[in-house]
Amino acid sequence: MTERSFVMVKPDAVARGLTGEIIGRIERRGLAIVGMKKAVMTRAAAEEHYGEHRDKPFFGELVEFITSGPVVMMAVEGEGAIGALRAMMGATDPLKSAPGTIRGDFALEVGQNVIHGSDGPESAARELAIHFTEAEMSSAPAPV
Ligand code: DAT
Ligand code: MG
Repeated sequence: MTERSFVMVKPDAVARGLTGEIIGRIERRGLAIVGMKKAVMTRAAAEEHYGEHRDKPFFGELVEFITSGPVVMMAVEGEGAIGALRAMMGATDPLKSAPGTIRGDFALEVGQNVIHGSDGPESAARELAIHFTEAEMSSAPAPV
């Protein structure tokens, strides 16, 4: 089934110059980037994005981190895209991520784990709606 996921290169990875490496892996897998932008996320968007973690002890530092610098946000489409991307990302804790995964190759700390990807179809729809308009995700040419 064709799915769409929300993927984000986090501030640590953007600062380390890993954006191209991560985008390259996504493209080489055969997934299509149907929307993309680089921006510093607003605090409001960050708190909404990570709303499910609002009561966790790490919520404050998570919001601080994700708004600490530019991120690269993508709408990524393809067959089984959500699960494929989660597998490519590796486990949340990079020390438990298998080598060959993005986190397993590029991260060591859970608080700075390089990449975000939606964990299911409902989160994907919710997260895409926070960060993109429908028009920003269109692969059709812009209307004249
Ligand atoms: P994932 O990003 O793999 O979907 P998650 O949704 O459980 O993981 O958590 C969101 C982010 O919050 C995660 O990428 C990094 C941070 N995080 C999770 N658990 C943490 C912890 N125990 N300490 C610090 N940060 C944590
Ligand atoms: Mg998550």
